[in-house]
Amino acid sequence: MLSMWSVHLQLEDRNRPKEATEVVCDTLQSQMAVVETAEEDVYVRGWLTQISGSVGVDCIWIGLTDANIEGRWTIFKTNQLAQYTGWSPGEPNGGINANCAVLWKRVGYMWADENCHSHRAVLCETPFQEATIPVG
Ligand SMILES: [Ca+2]
Ligand SMILES: [Ca+2]
Repeated sequence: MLSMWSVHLQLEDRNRPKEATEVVCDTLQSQMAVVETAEEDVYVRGWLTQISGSVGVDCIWIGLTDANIEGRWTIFKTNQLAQYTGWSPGEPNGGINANCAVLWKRVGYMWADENCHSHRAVLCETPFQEATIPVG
């Protein structure tokens, strides 16, 4: 769903396990961000790199999981297989102990798999509505 034209992104930087960050996004009337194309990936990574000084977090949850079938990464909300992935070289490498995906600052916000109980920030996306001005 993520598109530079159709959403604005909200970075909630309180560190929480993934289950709790879903609630954060729900509260913001948004959902955990899903990066669906290379263009979106480049856009999000560029945006995070720009603001990384003010963000101050190393890993940011996105809405992707392989908790149901190891190695099969699906979009958390819809359970659909991810058509695009932006893993950092060597990732995912955590097997059954790492079933959630983050954007990892150390590798320019490419993706890594992480233990879902780790405390991380979360990237929420809000579907664009006509009355809303996208800010990110
Ligand atoms: Ca896994
Ligand atoms: Ca990993």
